Formats: sequence, structure tokens, C-alpha cells
Amino acid sequence: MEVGIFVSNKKSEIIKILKDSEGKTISGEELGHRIGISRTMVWKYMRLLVDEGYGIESSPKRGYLLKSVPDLLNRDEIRMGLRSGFIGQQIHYFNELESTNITAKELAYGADDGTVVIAEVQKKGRGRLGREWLSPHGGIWISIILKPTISLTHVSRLTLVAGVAIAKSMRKLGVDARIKWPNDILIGDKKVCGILTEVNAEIEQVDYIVIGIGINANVDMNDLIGDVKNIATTLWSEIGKPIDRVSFIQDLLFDIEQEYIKFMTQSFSGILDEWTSLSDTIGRQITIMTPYNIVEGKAVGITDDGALVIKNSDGRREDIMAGLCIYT
Ligand code: BT5
Repeated sequence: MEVGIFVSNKKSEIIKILKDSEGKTISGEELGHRIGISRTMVWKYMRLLVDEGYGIESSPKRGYLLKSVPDLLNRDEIRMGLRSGFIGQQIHYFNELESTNITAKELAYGADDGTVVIAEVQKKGRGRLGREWLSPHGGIWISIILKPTISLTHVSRLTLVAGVAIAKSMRKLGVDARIKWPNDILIGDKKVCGILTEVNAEIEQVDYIVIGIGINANVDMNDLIGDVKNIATTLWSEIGKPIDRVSFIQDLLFDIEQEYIKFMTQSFSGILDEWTSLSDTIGRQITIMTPYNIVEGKAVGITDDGALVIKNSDGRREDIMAGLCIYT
């Protein structure tokens, strides 16, 4: 069930006033007066907020005091303080979904450019080629619907654009995030994030693109079961304390929008340069498994379309568009 779709702006206004009160109790009467509702309605909204996990101390005589906000990716919380112009202006927030990419594709036709789908938990999170993506509580599982007028051949560039933005956002938290071609973000040699770009297009015309981003933010390592535990890391374990997911998402959406605007308005070489400087793959000996063959060699560059340039042992150059990349 989608959460909060009918909840009016009044709720956001109440949260804002409570936050702005900075530790001071505010009376129901004053709150009601400021946003134009009765004291009884204020009380009802307070009950709703408490149900959502807000810590609100209420005393019948003095009023309401905000003690804590829930660690949920509540869309009211994300919207307040969002600096991006269009990415994230529409947010569909769910406690639980099969996959945010699936829901984003269902919503895409009627959705505005930049609409975002977020879930606290995914039951059938997916990676490339139908691989499973573990998506327990504490992560950031998010899909962005974009509607650029670009040709189908340029869609893979958006994975590079997203990778650059995500790595930059994470680096601001003080971690050495680097991009592993084609769609992983690593810290050290561990995967902290995966990107799944999907497109719907008619012949050459792109209808919409969904960029799915999975970030192990405050995920408990014990919830990363099986083999994933050995290859993955989380921002929490790297930084040593849980991150503020709401403000991280606000920054991330802003950074993605900035890179996207560059992508739409400037030469792509600028983004390629940024990608290369953040790349963990360039310069390494690698093996790539494609659906058709296995390629071995040294990663030496990236092409305009996001293909990895490999120099193999006899000096021949191969450009690989997609595949599973293993460091050797
Ligand atoms: C990816 O695929 O890395 C893309 C993952 C995209 C996930 C997002 S979450 C929001 C949106 N909704 C979705 O349903 N998907 C997107 P790939 O390169 O195929 O990597 C998949 C592999 O990563 C798996 O086979 C596991 O080995 C590993 N893996 C699975 N869950 C992981 C996790 N939480 N953290 C790190 N690695 C994981």
C-alpha cells in the first residue's frame, strides 16, 4: 500500500513548525491558528505522526514538543529540504514493494519527468539479467523515472551519469567510493551500491528510462545473507555509525540532477572524465564474461557509449558494452 498519498500538506506544515520550534513546546491552539485548522484537527494529526514513528511529547496544558523523527524515508521528510528542481518533486513512497523498478515502470507513462519511487524493503529486488538484489530494512532502494529526448544508443550513458553522481554523494560522507564498470559502486573491494538502468523505447525513440539504485546504507550486515555478505559492504559499517538516510537522499537526488543537466546540455566528454577519475576499473587486469564470450585484458578506457575499452595480451583493442566484470 502506498503510504501518505492522501495526507495533505498540513501534516508537512505541522512537522515543519515543530522542527522550527527547536526544543520549545508549542500549543495546539497556536499550531492550529498558524495553519488554519482546529485544535481537534491538530490533535488528530499528532496521533497520525505518532503512528508514523515521530516522538512527540504532548501535555494537555502546554502543547506539543518534537523529541525525535523516525528513521523512515517518509516522503514528507524527503520533500522538506529537497534542493533538486525536478528529480524527486513527485515521490511515491512504500513500506514494501516487490521492486521499485517494477513499480516505476508501471507508473512511468502517467508520471512526470523526475518522479521517484522509494521502498523501505523490496521483496523481489532485481539486478541485471534477473539476478537477485537483497533489499532489507535500512537500505536505500529507489528508482528514478526520466524522460529525456535521446536516442536509444545513448541510454547506457545514463548509468555512467548515475554512477558519477552516486560516487560523488558518497565521497562527501568521507568514504572512498569508486565506480566499478559497469554499474557497481565499491568501497575498497566491496560492493555498496548497484545500478539497474531500464528503458522503454519504440524503435529509436526513448519513452522513458528507469534508473534503479540500491544502496546498502544502514543495512545490518547480518541481513546480507549467503555469498553477498562476503562481497558487500554498507555505509554504516564503513563510516562506523548509521547515516541520515533522508538528508543523504536529498543530496543524492540533487547530485544526480546536476549530473543529468550536464549530460543533457554539455558535451559528454566532461562526464567521461569524471567517470574515469572515479573509476576503480581503469588500469586493472580484468576478465569480462559477456553472453557470447569471455574477454581478458587490461581496462584502458571508456567509450562515449559506456563501453569498456580493453587491451588484450596481444595488444588488440576490444570495446565491451555489457558483461560481468571480474578483477584478476
Ligand atoms: C546490480 O545488478 O548491481 C543492480 C542492482 C540494482 C538494485 C536496485 S534497488 C532499486 C531498484 N529496484 C530493483 O529491483 N533493482 C534496483 P548486478 O550487477 O546484476 O548485481 C547483482 C549481484 O549483486 C547479485 O548477484 C549479488 O551477487 C550481489 N548483491 C545482491 N544484493 C546485494 C546487496 N544488497 N549488496 C551488494 N551486493 C548485492
